Amino acid sequence: MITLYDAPRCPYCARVRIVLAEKGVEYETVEIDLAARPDWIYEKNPLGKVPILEEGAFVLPESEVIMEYLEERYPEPALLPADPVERALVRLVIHRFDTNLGDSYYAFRRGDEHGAERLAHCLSFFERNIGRWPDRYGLAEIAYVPWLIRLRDLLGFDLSAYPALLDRLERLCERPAVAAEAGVVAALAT
Ligand SMILES: N[C@@H](CCC(=O)N[C@@H](CS)C(=O)NCC(=O)O)C(=O)O
Repeated sequence: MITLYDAPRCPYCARVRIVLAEKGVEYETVEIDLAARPDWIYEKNPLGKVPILEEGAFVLPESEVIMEYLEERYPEPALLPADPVERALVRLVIHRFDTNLGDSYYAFRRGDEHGAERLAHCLSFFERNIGRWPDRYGLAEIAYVPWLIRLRDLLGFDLSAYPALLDRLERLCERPAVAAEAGVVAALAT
């Protein structure tokens, strides 16, 4: 049985929850209070962060790595394209994500001086480019959709200035695995 050390608020954990749901993998959850993390979490991940996936003696942190592991361990349904070039491009999007939209989201949420500006800059870039990315669902979409859901439903951020992004988000939320994640966020917002 897989155990996921998890936090409902965490968008990185959301990535893993969505992949597990898409693959129909059963798992159990140990919820970690991020404000009072237990000391033992550092034995599983020296950085003390979630998500962490555990399967017997095998312990794996880092959402990017966990998603790839799950993709290889449970190949169906495939969430990476078959073509090596396309796979590499998906990995590039995921790899770059944290240093653009991810970071600016947190800067905005913390109320940093230029947080709103940085976020708007990233969302505009996203808006201009999203039409050029393949309209195929997979790990790239799963990697970024948790932040879009949280912007819209937790931080009350108005995405109407980014119609292509909003349209993509709404279409992604039609998938049961993503809709379930939107439900997790809705419960946090109440
Ligand atoms: N690079 C990590 C980031 C995970 C992460 O930052 N998780 C946050 C919760 S959203 C956390 O555990 N924060 C606790 C901390 O920073 O000490 C991943 O992709 O899994």
